[in-house]
Amino acid sequence: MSDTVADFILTRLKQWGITRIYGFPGDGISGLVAALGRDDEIEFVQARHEESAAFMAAAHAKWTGEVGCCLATSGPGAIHLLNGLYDAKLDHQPVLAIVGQQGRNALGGNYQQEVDLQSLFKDVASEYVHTMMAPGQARHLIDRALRIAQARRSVTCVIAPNDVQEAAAVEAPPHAHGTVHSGVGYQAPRLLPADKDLAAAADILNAGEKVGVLVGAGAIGAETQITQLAETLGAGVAKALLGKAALPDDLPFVTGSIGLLGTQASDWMMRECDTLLMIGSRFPYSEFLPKEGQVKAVQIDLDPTMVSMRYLMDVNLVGDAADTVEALLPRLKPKTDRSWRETIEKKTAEWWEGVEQRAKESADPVNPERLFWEASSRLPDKAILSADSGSSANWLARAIKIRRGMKASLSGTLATMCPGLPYAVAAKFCYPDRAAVAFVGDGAMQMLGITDLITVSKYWRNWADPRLVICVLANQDLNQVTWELRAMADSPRVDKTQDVPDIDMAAYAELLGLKGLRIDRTEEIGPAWEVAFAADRPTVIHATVDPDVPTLPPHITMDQAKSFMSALVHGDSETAGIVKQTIKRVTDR
Ligand SMILES: Cc1ncc(C[n+]2csc(CCOP(=O)(O)OP(=O)(O)O)c2C)c(N)n1
Repeated sequence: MSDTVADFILTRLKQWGITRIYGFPGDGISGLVAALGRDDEIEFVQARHEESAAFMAAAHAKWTGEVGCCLATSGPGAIHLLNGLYDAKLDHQPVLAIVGQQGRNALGGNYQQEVDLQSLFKDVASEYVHTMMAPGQARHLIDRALRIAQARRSVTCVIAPNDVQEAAAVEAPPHAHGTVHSGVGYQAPRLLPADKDLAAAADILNAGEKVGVLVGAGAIGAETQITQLAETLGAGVAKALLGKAALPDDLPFVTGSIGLLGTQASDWMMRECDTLLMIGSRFPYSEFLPKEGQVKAVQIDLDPTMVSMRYLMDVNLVGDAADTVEALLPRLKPKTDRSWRETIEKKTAEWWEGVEQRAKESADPVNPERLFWEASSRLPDKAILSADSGSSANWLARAIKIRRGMKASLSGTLATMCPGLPYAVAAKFCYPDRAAVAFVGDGAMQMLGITDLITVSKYWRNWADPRLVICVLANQDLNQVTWELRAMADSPRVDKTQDVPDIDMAAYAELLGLKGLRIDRTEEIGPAWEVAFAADRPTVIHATVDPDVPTLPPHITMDQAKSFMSALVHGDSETAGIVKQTIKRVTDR
């Protein structure tokens, strides 16, 4: 028997398989906090900021496929959750937020910390947000919020007034009119397209001579089937950023990332293919896909509302990626002419040679591409990688060769700053025996990362493998945006908005009892990675990287080039360094 509604909520969460909650307390959620104190099964991860707790819940869902659960108090705590919850929403991750609220008697009284949470969460939790106005609602609100989060791959929210949390539990409502009787459990359906649609898709793929495949997060778990499909069709496979770990980069036909952060091999493939197959991706930038009408196209996606949205598809297959590709395979005819495939492999090999060459170019003082390139070959097996939104996302996308068994993610759609470190912390809680690496800019580090490092210092001793490496790209610049200003806004660097203070993150790490390393010279890169991956505790690497190394898109449009040149003409404080670095990189294109 549960004593209070809060005790009952925890019991119900456990019945649903929730074993960990990321959050931060406050008196609006005290009933649940007290219940957590009486419970010794649910792990509570105290993030230093509710935004980080929500990022952790989003990452929990991304890394494990389970529902991520976060908790915050009424008013300010609930408000702090929002950015992390939007990250989950936009990347379609199942996350449940449980937030406190003032007591029922106070609501509507302009009471302290009274915020209209129902309205506040209406958008982020658009699939399901409800306020628990009576103890008898607890069961079905939790059941429905967890079921809908999974079925709709969405954020859901339960708002619990603090007096309801502390009221006596009602485990089963009376058998009477006006009551709701819900149950536990969600079984994902097996989603397969109709035979006629599979046949139509196979016809297109068989007729194509130059098939290009694009995979995204929805293709994770379908590696075997997609590899077989690519072999049969002699196709190349490009990866959207969230699908970075869907296929390993050592497969010779995997052309790597696509888009602004993409590779030339992927870019070339999309411009030259005559048939496109998109699997589990909602990659937004259509300018990196074939031109309208250039190709015949097939899309596979779980969600029927999300197909034919980025390219006008000839056939839409609504289904799970692995099962749908499996169903397609017997209908596909092996392509005997392998010339397309050979060219793709050649372009891909050239790309990786180019990465090595560019990584080895000198910079002032350290070339960021080198930092990632040196990390790549040293990454422990099954490492879990995250990057922040900033230049680190570019280098992760381009210079890291993902191996089989690794995981990698970031804030794909919201592209918010600050998830890099919380994602890695969540990885350590979900897989304490695997190494995790977070690549984070100094701007993001100073925005929220410094508080997340305190969370690391609080918990790392609980992890079986204590290796968590936080690599800070210390360029003293909000670098990604600086490059966007130059390339797209026709503006030189604006020093007063872009400067980031020089704070020694290695020294800060040491202050927290973590390992701190600095990379100020190229020769220090390799040894620093070796030390970090052999360390007996989490390590912060403060890498002084050159902000003038351009993260140029795979093909530069005339507009971008004009904008870029005009930015330099208008007096960019970094002109000399940029010209030097850009020439080095553009000449090899
Ligand atoms: C919360 C938030 N604020 C602002 C931005 C816009 N933005 C995107 S990348 C970036 C620069 C990040 O700088 P830093 O963390 O130092 O990384 P760098 O690009 O320098 O490697 C900014 C300001 C954003 N995406 N999210």
